[in-house]
Amino acid sequence: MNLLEDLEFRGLVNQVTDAEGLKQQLENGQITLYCGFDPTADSLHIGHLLTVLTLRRFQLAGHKPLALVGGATGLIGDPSGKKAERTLNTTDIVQQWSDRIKAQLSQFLDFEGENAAKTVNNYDWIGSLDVVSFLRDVGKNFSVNYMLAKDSVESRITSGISFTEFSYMILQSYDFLKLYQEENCRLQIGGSDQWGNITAGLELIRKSTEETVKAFGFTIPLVTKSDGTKFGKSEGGAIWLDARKTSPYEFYQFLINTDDKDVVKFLKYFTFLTKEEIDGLAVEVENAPEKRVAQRKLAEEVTRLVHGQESLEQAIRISEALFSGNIAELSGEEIKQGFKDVPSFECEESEIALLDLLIAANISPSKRQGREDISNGAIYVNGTRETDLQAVVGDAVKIDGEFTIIRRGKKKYFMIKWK
Ligand code: 383
Repeated sequence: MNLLEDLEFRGLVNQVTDAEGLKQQLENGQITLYCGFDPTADSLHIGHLLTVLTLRRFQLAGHKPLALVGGATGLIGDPSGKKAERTLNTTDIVQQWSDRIKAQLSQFLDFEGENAAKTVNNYDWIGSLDVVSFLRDVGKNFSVNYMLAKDSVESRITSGISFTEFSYMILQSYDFLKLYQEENCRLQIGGSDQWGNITAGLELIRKSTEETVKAFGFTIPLVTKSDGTKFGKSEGGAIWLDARKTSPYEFYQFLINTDDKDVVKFLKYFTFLTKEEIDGLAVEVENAPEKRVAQRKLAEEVTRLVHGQESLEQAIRISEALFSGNIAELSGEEIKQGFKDVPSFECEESEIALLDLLIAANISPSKRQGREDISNGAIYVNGTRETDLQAVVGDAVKIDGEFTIIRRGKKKYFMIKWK
């Protein structure tokens, strides 16, 4: 399979400006392509991952990817796909976030070899652009009528859009022109929300250059789920690529919980498994969905890609321990990840009677119930059943001296934090 066939197989082709022309261009040899990412947060999220991985697919096929960080455009705010005007972030914040995003992007691309990737920041050319040059040299190529007809603007006419956000597409277009001229960049890729901005850029290239050499636009689909809910959100909010914001365990869990109806699609989108491997997993989903082999593979592949082998192994260990109840073998760090969302109680004492703890930490609703819970065998300390009413919880059950996990019944976990 060549690159385009592979992208087709994966369902990654949404719209292409000139499919036949692009095919030829790609067959003629190495091209340079780019995709932009605005620093609108301190981390990329799983929604960005699909485009980053698509850049990587182009690179693996021998092409040269440019990952653009929108140090300038991030100061403006892309109206594409946004229902309302954004609030501006300070230049300091955008600068900090740019550095973070750049580092994250770098993790997925190869910076060596003859098709070495490169990161660029559009602040480097937009930041110094003066207003007269901007209006004369760039703005003159855009008709307001053309701009008004773009989805990103049209959809905001009634609710309102500032001149700032209205102008956004001109900046992104200018980037494409710059990269076309200076890096010989022939292709811009992005999510389907970027179609308007990408085609505006092609318009600008067409108007500003005499050459007949062609440039192309390519969009990948928005990730959708079969149940209609938004992809990439958990109860805790977005699924971030930064381990400090979404732990590798949470990331792994998010993926392993993928619906049977979505898992094959996501394997195609987010992994580099071959068609044969994915077809094999699709058969597993058909024949033995309860084994969740495909989900496990998806979670493994993508967690490894984003967080590395070691964090993947930790995530698996935490998941297994939580499933079997054998949590005593986890490290303090793993406990922290695995039990981030369970109720916790800070114990002032260095040891405490189990029965008192059940009441103090609100694990059992009353002393009577607490006694019953213990005698009935419903209480587990670090995964071990405790039926002794006189039991004391202290040093012997402190994981890394910091935590003890109490379980009541099958699934209700509580974390005790020791002072
Ligand atoms: C800025 C300058 C350029 C080219 C692109 C940009 C950014 C672009 C944008 N992209 C989104 C973002 O930054 O706003 N105007 O969050 C997202 N992308 C990619 C993909 C996606 C888009 O970074 O669909 C999801 O991830 O295109 O929403 O010269």
